[in-house]
Amino acid sequence: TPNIPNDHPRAESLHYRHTLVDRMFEKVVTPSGLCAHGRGEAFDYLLGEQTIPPSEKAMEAAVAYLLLAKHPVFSINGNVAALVPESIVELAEVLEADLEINIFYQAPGRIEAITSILKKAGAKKILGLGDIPPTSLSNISSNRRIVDPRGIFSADVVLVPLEDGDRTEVLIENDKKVIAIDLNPLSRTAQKANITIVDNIIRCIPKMVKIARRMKNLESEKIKVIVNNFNQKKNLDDCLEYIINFLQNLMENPDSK
Ligand code: PTJ
Repeated sequence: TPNIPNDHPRAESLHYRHTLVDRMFEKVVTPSGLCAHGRGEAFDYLLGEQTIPPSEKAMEAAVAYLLLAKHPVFSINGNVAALVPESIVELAEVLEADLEINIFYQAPGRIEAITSILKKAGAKKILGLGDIPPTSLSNISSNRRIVDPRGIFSADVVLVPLEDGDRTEVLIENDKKVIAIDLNPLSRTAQKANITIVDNIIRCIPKMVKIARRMKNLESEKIKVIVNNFNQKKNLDDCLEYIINFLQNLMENPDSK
């Protein structure tokens, strides 16, 4: 890993970029994961690389859904395991959710590499390891159809950070509520999910941990109100509106960049 000077204006972004490259050589991240991250970073510029108010609202709704769920499951791919191993494990613990490794690009050694990083981050229970015969979700041909019968297959709410569109659609067809985290509000996943959080997972998961700790002790009636007040279409429109205003402001005040 090259030495990144702390005063480099893009130090944090470079740090995560090199983390992903390192994890790719360890097989945690698939080579396409680097392209996916680059696409995400481009969209992050349009938000000013910060968590925007509608996304904070979507996080609260997502936590509310997960708190009310009978069987919440987080789908873990290579990028998630590389970027936020500790906080995703912590979030699962606070929300009593299961972690299931579910990767698109299967390659020898990847499941083991992701398992090892999650265990190091404190995960006690990990599903999707192929230790019992897997089940298939219907209507999908990719590798992601193969799920753990104890996990995604029997879940009612599934958190899918950084997903592809096909999978989100299929989970919804299989009667699951899907919460997506995606920096691109126009992606098929973002458009199809029940709740979309338009934010960088690097900022989002630690924030969700705080929100979950705060909301965990609320009465279920109050949590239901948060769920009922959330409007996915309006929230996505609010994200687009934020981006439009942000860019407009940059045009009018170029020094605020
Ligand atoms: O580990 P695997 O084999 O399961 O593969 C994982 C990737 C991410 C390669 C796979 O799921 C994939 O190809 O995903 P896509 O279709 O490229 O979609 C990834 C989406 O995540 C894109 O819409 C990106 O904008 C978004 N994204 C990328 N990095 C981040 C992000 N969203 C939030 N935070 C990020 N850091």
